[in-house]
Amino acid sequence: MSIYSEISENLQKGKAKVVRALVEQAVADGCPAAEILGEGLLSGMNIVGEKFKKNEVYVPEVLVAARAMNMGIDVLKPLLAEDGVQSAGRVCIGTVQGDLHDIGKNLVKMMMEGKGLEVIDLGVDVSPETFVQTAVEQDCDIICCSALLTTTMEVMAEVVKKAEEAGIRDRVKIMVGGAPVTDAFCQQIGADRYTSDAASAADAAVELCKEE
Ligand code: B1M
Repeated sequence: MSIYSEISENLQKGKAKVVRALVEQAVADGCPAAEILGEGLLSGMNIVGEKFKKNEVYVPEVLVAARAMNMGIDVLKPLLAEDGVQSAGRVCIGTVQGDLHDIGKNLVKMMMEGKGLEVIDLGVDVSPETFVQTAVEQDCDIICCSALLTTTMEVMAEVVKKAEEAGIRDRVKIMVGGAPVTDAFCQQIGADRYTSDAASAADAAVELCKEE
């Protein structure tokens, strides 16, 4: 079995320390950082993402796999910067104002990082102004809003409005998601993309960044 397959398989099992040791070994063996990332870590995370979409694995498995991926990425981060690997795009993400649910938002963040996106995590209870200000200051391609409450999903409409008022709507996409959110709601408030799960959100974000 190649070292990349070993990294992928151990990542899928959530064996974080093994993944880190394998990544260190691959680096020591002279494997290019971008290849370790793509063929080892991301390949494993993509399989987990697909299984999660089909309900073949659940939140705990995704969280441990994501932790393993993050430990591997930590080893590679300085090398990736040296290798000049281009980021797939930059997004800011948060759970909207009044809402403290962050498990889904954290999964979306992890999946996006797994796809090579730079993710600025604004946390929970994020005001529309903070989303928009961050997008301007950090030159984000996408604003990602998560909401779990029917009472807080309305804040997403305010994010769209504030982005329009700030004059950034033509260059910053807005993605929405969370259990009560639907595609119809996304269209109604004038956001750009709704996705129902974290893996699809990451795929959609990469697509949107490529479109720009
Ligand atoms: Co709360 N809660 N909760 N809660 N909570 C729900 C959401 C609820 C449905 C439970 C219920 O009544 N059946 C209900 C909402 C009802 C409604 O509005 N329709 C509810 C309520 C009412 C409340 C409180 C008001 C309870 C109270 O205090 N009376 C309160 C509100 C606090 C607040 O936010 N201001 C509250 C509090 C809490 C806890 C703090 C205890 C805890 C949150 C802990 C935390 O997040 N750190 C909690 C939890 C855990 C839940 C349930 C049980 C689980 C939510 C969860 O994490 N799911 C939930 C019931 C349920 O869903 N079964 C419930 C797992 C997570 C992976 O899924 O977040 O949907 P989810 O994310 C998915 C997708 O939605 C999607 O990807 C993820 C993975 O595939 N996704 C995106 C999410 N964001 C996305 C963004 C995207 C794209 C996809 O693009 C940007």
